[in-house]
Amino acid sequence: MSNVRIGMVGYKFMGKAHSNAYRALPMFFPQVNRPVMKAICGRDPQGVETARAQFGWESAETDWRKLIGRDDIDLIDINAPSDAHKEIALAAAAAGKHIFCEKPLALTYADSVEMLEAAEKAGVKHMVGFNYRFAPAVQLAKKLISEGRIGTINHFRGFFLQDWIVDPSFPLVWRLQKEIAGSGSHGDLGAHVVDMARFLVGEFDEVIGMSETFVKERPLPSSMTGLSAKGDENAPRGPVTVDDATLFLARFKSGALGSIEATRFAPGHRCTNSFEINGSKGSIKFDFERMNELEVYFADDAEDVQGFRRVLATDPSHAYMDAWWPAGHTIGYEHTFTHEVHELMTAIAEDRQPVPNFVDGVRCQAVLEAVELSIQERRWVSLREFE
Ligand code: SOE
Repeated sequence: MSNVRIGMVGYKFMGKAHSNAYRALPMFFPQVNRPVMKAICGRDPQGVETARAQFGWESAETDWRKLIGRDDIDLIDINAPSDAHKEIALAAAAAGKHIFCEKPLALTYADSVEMLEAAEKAGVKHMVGFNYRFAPAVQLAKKLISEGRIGTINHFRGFFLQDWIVDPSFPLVWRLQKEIAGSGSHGDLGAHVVDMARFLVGEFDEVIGMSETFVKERPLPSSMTGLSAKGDENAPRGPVTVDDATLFLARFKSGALGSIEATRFAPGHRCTNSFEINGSKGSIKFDFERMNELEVYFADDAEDVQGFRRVLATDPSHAYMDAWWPAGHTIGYEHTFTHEVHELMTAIAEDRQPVPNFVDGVRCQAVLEAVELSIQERRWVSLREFE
């Protein structure tokens, strides 16, 4: 076991989630490579110093290029907004640093391919932050599917619903600006659903989508962090240049059919990242807002007791759970990041690529972009156009 010295770019929402994971890992998974929190980086000197002290980093930087140049750092963790991912990742790869990058990997498919090629050429480990794979209930879904417990998959139905921008006076934060975010709900939320579908069902074959921007302009923000922001209703206004909602149909290479939806205009849904998978012998349902539970239906149950039943995925036999608490003592959102970092540290120790890595990031980007192309050209788009 050895230490892995981390330099992290970004100190707000994902910076806090990743910092928490680095701190929790050695406490709950002592047998794994230990992440050493060497430096946190952000443009605002006061903001990043406050985060350094609060999150427990050894030092703070205000220029990511300096962070990458340090010889006491082995891995660069990229939590900056999406438009910065490519430049930072290319520089980190050139410096021989391992890379952990938040989703979506890049603003475009072409950029994501360039990032993958640079990481592979540099021979570094590379991971992309699809944290929901690491919920124990999702790991259980993967196990049941792999064991054939629901048979041949015919349907994947996935939706990620939020409501934090339904109020038209909510300011124009960076997630609503195409040049920074790349897309709106599609790349921010839809990316998670695409990755989940790839993880549980397999590769996409063809897609066709539709999208809408319900609120066309918003007040410019005075301050923002994570999903909250302050703004004055009478402030100057700017155009929303991304989708508020994107829905698409898909056919998987396996022949299964998919329906996928991402929206930030579903009042009452704070973070409903949910899927249902129907197979020839059963079904599986997951809702992140009840993330410790998996609903399962097996057609071979005795007829008089057939029906969906709830499995509480918190026993020691469920993925990662033997490291936390006794059965029934549930875990939360932040634990998925600790499990993600567990995979990253383990992969480095075992000298293999973590999963999901930049290959998964590129395949996700291809699906996102194929959907956008299908919307522009109002046609089915094959993923073979992105190979
Ligand atoms: C905002 O939509 C957001 O924070 C996403 O950016 C995250 O990836 C998702 O996990 C929760 O919602």
